[in-house]
Amino acid sequence: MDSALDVVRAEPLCAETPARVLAAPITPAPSVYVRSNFALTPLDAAHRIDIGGAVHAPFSLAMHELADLPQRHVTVTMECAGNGRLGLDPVPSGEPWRFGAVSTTTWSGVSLRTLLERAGLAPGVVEILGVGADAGPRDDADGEVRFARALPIADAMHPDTIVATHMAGVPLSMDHGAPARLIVPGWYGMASVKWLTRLDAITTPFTGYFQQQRYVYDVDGAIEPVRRTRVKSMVTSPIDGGRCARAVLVQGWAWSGAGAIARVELAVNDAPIWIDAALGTPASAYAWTPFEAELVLPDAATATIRSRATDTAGNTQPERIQWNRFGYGNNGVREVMVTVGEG
Ligand SMILES: Nc1nc2c(c(=O)[nH]1)N[C@H]1C(S)=C(S)[C@@H](COP(=O)(O)O)O[C@H]1N2
Ligand SMILES: [Mo]
Repeated sequence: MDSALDVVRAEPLCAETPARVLAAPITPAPSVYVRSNFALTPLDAAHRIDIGGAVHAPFSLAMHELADLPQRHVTVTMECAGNGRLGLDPVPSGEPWRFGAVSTTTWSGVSLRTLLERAGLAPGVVEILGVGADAGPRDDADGEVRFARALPIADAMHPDTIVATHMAGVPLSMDHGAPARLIVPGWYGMASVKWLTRLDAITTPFTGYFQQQRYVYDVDGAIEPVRRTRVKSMVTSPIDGGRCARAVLVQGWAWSGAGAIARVELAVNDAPIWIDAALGTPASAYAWTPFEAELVLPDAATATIRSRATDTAGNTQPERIQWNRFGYGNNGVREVMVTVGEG
């Protein structure tokens, strides 16, 4: 039997959505990719989230209280910043993700804003720090490092940034952050802190490990935190390494954290001829946009198909990204290779 995930590392679990499953508009729940930095014992039913820092009325929230607040549902394409790392040359250190650390599913919970308004933000708050229950040693840090990541206040206050308790209509699994996690639409996955244990309003930008040492673009020592998802596209049919007829309907997905998808172009082999694909309707403003085009491949044994997306903010996928030390944000144009002819 095919397994629901392609495991990259077993403990803590890091696993990709298999290529054949990436064609689905909504990723089946068992195949939603998983990225965990540290092992963690499951949190119990008595788990609470403490909301504090620079607020007027700090409070501690029980999980059943979340269920009583107005519920919000967001369908989101979430991608790990390390997705496509193996496509870089030389391959940077880090989890060896191919192209499946991206999935689309529906998350449900309470707007983070609702909780922050209840606490009452003090003047001068610049970021909201989400703190996970997971921690562990790292080679390049002293002592225990806890998973924590800060979000600019404007993004934290957006009504679609939620403290999620459900994925695909059922309570979160352990791997996806039970009992509650952040979901930040439009941002690479690291912003969506799992196993949420604290939310702190802070008045100076956070400089913790996962803000300044990891999930950063490090180009020759210049550090820039990884933020919104870069514009990207992926051909899902024909499948990479598969076989297809010369006349083929090419289909795939395009997404961007900077806006909607404005255009997807396809090219065959190395020909500098780009053909516009037709765009379909995404499941939500935060979900990937379908594209398709009928191509006739050259009369040869194999062909490559490349896709290039442009978003409404005017960003286009580059041929190649500027290499960065940890290999994040690889949205360079990718090619899939196919064997041509009915086998
Ligand atoms: N507490 C905690 N939150 C976390 C992580 C983590 O290791 N610990 N990994 C982050 C990263 S890098 C990604 S890509 C997403 C993955 O979420 P998923 O495992 O539900 O797909 O969770 C983010 N939230
Ligand atoms: Mo990630």
